[in-house]
Amino acid sequence: MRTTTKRMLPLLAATAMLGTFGMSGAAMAEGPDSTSLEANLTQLNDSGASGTAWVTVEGNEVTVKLDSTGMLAEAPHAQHIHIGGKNQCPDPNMEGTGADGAIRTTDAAGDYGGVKVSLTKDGDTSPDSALAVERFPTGDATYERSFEVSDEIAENLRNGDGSVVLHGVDHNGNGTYDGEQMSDLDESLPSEATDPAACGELEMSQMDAMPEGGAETGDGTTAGIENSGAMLAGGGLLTAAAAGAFALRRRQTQK
Ligand SMILES: [Cu+2]
Repeated sequence: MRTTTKRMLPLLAATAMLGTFGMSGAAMAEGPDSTSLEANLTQLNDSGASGTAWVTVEGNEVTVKLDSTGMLAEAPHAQHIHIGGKNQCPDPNMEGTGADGAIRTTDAAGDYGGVKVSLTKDGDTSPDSALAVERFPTGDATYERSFEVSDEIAENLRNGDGSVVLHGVDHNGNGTYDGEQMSDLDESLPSEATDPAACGELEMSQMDAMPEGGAETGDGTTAGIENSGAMLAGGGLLTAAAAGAFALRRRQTQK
């Protein structure tokens, strides 16, 4: 048993080093290597809401700008980056579990996944703040904020995975969140407060790559080279690890 553990160690070390490699690759990626994404938000639940979100990712720093119109005035609107599922917005005509077939947030989880970033105005941006009502914009959003995300989320975004979702729909048009149907996210809230109002899939923005040198394909090419470099380095490390394990085994055999 102890021998097995020892033999595993070099491999684990190599894996850890690979992780470091990946990170330093991203950390070096300043300026020219930032990824720009854009989402065109369109209505769900016949909310009449729409908007645009611009997202840039540089290392672990994410900057989000968001404009929306048609949102219920003077009411808070939770807004998130969802990642997972098919990383797409649901068909606006999908039949949901809400009143009169309204799409509730979890109905479309298979499309846009779960909340990964809460686009709050201040404080925490994790899924813990998904319903931090007092820290979201009220009415139409003019939102801008930079914050840090995990390696995993940064990677997802760099791959163009994610959707921006705005919540809060006044289904009955009486100017406030109410109704007997309660939220699928928090049963103390009316479903109107959390139902998705608009959704947009993040797509790589073509506009942003242009200003610096006009190399539209520059980002993709560089990323490709970096990846293969990391893979080569990884291969070398793994080989070294295998050699280490072999040496260790030999030493033990010789004793
Ligand atoms: Cu959401």
